[in-house]
Amino acid sequence: MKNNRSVELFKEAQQFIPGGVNSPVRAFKSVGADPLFITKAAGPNIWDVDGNRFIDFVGSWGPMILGHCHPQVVEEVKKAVDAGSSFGAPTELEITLAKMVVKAVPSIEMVRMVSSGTEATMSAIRLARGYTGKDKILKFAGCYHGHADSLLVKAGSGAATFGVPDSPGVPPDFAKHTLTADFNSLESVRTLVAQNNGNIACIIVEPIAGNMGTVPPRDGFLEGLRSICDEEGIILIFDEVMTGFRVALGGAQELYGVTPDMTTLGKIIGGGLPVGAFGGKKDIMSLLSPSGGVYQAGTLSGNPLAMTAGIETLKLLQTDGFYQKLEEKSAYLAAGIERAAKEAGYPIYSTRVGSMFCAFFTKGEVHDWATAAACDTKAFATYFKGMLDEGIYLAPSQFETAFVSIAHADSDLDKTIAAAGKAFKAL
Ligand code: HOZ
Repeated sequence: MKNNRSVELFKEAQQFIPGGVNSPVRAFKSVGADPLFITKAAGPNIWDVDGNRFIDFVGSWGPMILGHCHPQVVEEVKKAVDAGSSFGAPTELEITLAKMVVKAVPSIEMVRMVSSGTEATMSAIRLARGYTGKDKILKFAGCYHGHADSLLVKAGSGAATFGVPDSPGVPPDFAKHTLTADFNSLESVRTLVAQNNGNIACIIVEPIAGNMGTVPPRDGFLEGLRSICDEEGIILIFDEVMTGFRVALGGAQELYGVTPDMTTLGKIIGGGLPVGAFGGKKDIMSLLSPSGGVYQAGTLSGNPLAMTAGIETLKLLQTDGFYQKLEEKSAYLAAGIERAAKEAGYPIYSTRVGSMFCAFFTKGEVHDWATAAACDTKAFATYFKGMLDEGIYLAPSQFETAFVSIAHADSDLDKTIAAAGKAFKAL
């Protein structure tokens, strides 16, 4: 694969942008390659500056559930930009999207829009602390909730990929309020709750972990968290930045039938533009400024272009049979990759919930960070490069999720399975 122009651009970028990228995992560093610079995308494909075309399973790290450049979204965003790109004042679009979110997501009675998932989780935690008057929060090792100080403790995604799950620059005085349990272990939660009796404001969890690869919750795990929170007066926050509108219209809480007190959203809600959101019960959300005293604000919050992209995307998700079709495509692909590994005699542990899936390079099962971290990341890197050579664009880390979009055609899925077969055989 020719990538001369990407290599040149990466050299130039490194002189002006730390590490050459504006978000760490994009750098391809952990797979020992140079990142590709992208020029355009359409449907299931992206193209780089050297003219290579790829079948894309990153989907901008989750938002592009419709595939790239859906004509309806593009058309409405073009109209919106003609009417003005930012006002810093309320618009009717914000009410429209808020109503759609309240209708779709079981736990959300009121919602506040922000511009990223990080802002959503950071603000939700502030609100949970303001509501309960308690300081401590409990998260899970390998779960990633953005890069706010108190959440960069045993964090997943890029933090795990680059070996800085506890980032320098986070004062120990901040981190000491963050407790870390093991994903899928209610026992580890109960122990920490008992040790910090009456001092925990919230438990925040990715109901399907997607930032240590894809790790589904074990039966009863989410229900158990709900019971513990009810018994102890702790706010339960589902971080559905990745899973919201992805595994079902109402997210993982709809899929598993467990309703948290608060929910954070991002990615799909912005239809490819920068949007995050957090919402929950009215009595909690009403504490937010200006109706209450917990402060949170943003110049571009509720931006009209971003609201438009979100509204159109959510409309399209509600067309007949959308999630069923996506499920069928995803099941076919994940099963095909698993079969390809088996035929090549290469052991992987395959996980999938809806259109989120992961091939873990391990002989064992993966249920938490310790078992995910045991994967052979060198073999993953070789596989990643093999796939790229075959025109398949995956996230450049073992500890990320692959996303299927509705735009992936059967022929794209077959091509991907064939490429996987070749890549596994070469290991
Ligand atoms: N937090 C994203 C991965 N889980 C990375 C986003 C990006 O690099 O664009």
